[in-house]
Amino acid sequence: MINDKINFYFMKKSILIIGACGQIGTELTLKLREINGKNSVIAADIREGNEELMQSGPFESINALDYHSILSVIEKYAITEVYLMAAMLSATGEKFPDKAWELNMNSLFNVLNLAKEGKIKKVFWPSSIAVFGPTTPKENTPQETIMEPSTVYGISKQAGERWCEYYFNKYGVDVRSLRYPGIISWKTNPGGGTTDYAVEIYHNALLLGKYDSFLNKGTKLPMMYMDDAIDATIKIMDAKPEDIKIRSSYNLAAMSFTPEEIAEEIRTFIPEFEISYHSDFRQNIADSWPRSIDDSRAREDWGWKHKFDLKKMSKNMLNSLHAKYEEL
Ligand code: AKB
Repeated sequence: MINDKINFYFMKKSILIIGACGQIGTELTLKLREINGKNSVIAADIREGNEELMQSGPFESINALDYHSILSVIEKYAITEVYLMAAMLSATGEKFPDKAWELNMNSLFNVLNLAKEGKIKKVFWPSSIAVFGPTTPKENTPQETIMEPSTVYGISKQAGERWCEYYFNKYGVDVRSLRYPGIISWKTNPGGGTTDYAVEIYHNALLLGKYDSFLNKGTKLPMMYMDDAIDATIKIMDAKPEDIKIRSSYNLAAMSFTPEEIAEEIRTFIPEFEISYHSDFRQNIADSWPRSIDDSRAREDWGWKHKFDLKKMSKNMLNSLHAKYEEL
């Protein structure tokens, strides 16, 4: 028994990523495999991912709602850390509120309980700027402030944050979390978010030279390039436990912009690019969220620093997407 425990604590890091085929999961898996070796990082999802991900290392089919299938993969690979990236995002969540609540909450309970039972040592769980709502201060939103989210997704993330802190305080579960802003990337498309326009716009700029935005002019939202999001995620997981002073979730920021500002930046590369505006139900969601975020606690506690601003990100996005479309 004692020997089992000693082995467990000195065991080599072995990582399971649930939701590995999604927008963030794909790039997180690839990066963690680069750092830790492909056989130490197990990708899991309900469906298979893109070719690059599927060929980069082991894959297991897992439903995040099925505790026993997660447990059997944990036992099969002697997993020590779980990154739970499966979730239903804000826009899809409004169409399927019951399913969003079920997926977002029960998958978290499965993983938190596995940690509580001592089956894994560390958990990463993403929260979001969606935890904030219409009554939250909009500019430079502080870490601790009024939180009255108006979407099912936001409510589930806020409840999840409370549960993470509870499991840490009550059971000593080493759970770490970030409130992601909108994440912009070119390898895998986002699915069902309100900030997805900021990815679509680059694809349409290259393919069509124009974009019809589902968010209005003036809708400023906090955003981040994927490379920074992956960096932050790995950094908070590598930080010493005593440096993680917030066990609900950390505010995280890089840049904020409006649809017209991103269009202006794209025009420096594609001068004929045009943008039009026809907002839909996602406008209400965007209007309920902060315009900018104060992430000084993440910077002070575990040394978070972003690298990409709108200019650098746009150059990278357009070059990478251009090369990807050339290959097809
Ligand atoms: C969404 O738009 O739902 C997500 C998020 C901000 O969490 N990208």
